[in-house]
Amino acid sequence: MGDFMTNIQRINSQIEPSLHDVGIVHIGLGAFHRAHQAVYLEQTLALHGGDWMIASANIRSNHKLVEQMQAAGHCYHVVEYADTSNAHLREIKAIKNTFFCGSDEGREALLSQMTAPATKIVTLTITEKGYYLAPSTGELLLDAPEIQHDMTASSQPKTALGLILEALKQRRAQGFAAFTVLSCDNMPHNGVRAKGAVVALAKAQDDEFAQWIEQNVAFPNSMVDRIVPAVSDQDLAMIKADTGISEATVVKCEQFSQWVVEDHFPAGRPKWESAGVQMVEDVSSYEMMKLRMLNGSHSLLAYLGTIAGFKTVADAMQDKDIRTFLEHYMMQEVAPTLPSFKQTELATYCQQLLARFENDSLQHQLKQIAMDGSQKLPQRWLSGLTELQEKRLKAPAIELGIAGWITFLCHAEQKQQSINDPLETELFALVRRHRNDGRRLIPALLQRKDIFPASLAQDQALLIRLSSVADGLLAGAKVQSLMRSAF
Ligand code: NAI
Ligand code: CS2
Repeated sequence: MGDFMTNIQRINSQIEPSLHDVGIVHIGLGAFHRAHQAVYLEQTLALHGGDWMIASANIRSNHKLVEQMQAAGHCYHVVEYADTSNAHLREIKAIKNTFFCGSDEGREALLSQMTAPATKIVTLTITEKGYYLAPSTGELLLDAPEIQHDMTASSQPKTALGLILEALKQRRAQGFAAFTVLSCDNMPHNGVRAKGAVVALAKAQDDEFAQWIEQNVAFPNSMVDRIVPAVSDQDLAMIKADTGISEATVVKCEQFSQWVVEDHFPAGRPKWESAGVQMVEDVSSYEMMKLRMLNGSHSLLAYLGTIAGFKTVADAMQDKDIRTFLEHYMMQEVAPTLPSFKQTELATYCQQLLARFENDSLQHQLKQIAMDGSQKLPQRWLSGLTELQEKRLKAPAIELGIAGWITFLCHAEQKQQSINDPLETELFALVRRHRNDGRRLIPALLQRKDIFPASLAQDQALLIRLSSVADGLLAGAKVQSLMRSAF
């Protein structure tokens, strides 16, 4: 630890003190962070002033964006599209510093920022796979190479979990209070899962430290919602034409934004509520509604819309069968799993979501939503499906979705097109082994306990239905006719 501390102290002495006084360190400098958390802080600062700022980092990819942000002096624009003719421009200056941690120097600079006394909160948008958790159970993937590395070389961490752990260790050693860890990723109980991952990694190194984290570090849950598609070259041209803005760091999103956060910040937090953030005791009902209604619909569009030949969310929404299918999914297959909401509230939310999906200025690519399916489907479809199974309620939309995902895998494997999923290699191997034989492929896939709850894999009637629908899709059956005949 001696050398490491000297390094940290050396770097601390080189960074201007003001750069250290940011308050918030963010890991996962991507589109969503810049259009959501940074916008809320900008609005909070505009209303209340104060010295809360953000230092944002990427630890494994997106180095180019860090360089672009640094070249732009960390100032960028967010273009909010209510619809094609209505673009609202926001200038954001809430990000004060950025890091790329692909090198030892970069990693130590970020660690020094995370150990600075002024750092009170670490926020995360590192995607569902960035937590290295089994999607169905939330257990830490101890065999993952990156986790293996961080278990042995804990002072040169490569994962967000390892960075959090090392920074907490340094803070404790220097007598600084712990920061609060706030996940802003689309996971159920994202704070609980983030805590479970960090504590499991700590346990692999030092039981006493793991207990200290359990007792001293807050990991509140939060529900985050704003549709923020990746920006394409076409988007840059559209934004320039609509707003005159021509910058590599611009972000495009819808006008809608929501952030519901459990108010548990022992080291303090910005007055986010002044910018409309909902600070609550318990976020679980909000997150379940959003993950199943919005994200579950998005994933249905991603796989079935792609098979039907559509490229964007808005394009697919023009198809009446698809729109009706989503409405059925939300009201007949999700609503029964959300008992804390009235049917009328869910009906209103459903119509709002359909309208949001129809916003064609977003050009939200189905292939982007289709990414990381193995990490997304458990919380978007499968947990709800097991609840419907227990209530003996049918779920033809979710079943068609699962068959659609499996067909999507088969099509991608045949075309040797990446599905951008951490389990791609294993999933493609399964597809190759049971090519176009739904009766074998389906049981083999549902045996994946890291993705599918055991109750689904044991449901023979479900396996038969899924095989029949998947065979139909693989044989070229029209998606819309399967949707119409589903109910
Ligand atoms: P993005 O692709 O722009 O950024 C993803 C970020 O995650 C990048 O900075 C990348 O470096 C980082 N990352 C990826 N794998 C990682 C890993 N294994 N460890 C550490 N960092 C890793 O994507 P975007 O749009 O910023 O979304 C990021 C996350 O934000 C999503 O996965 C989701 O959980 C959440 N989110 C996104 C929304 C959106 O509409 N884009 C809306 C609501 C939530
Ligand atoms: C999308 C989400 O890419 C995806 O998986 O479903 O990023 C979606 O845009 C957000 O959760 C909306 O809040």
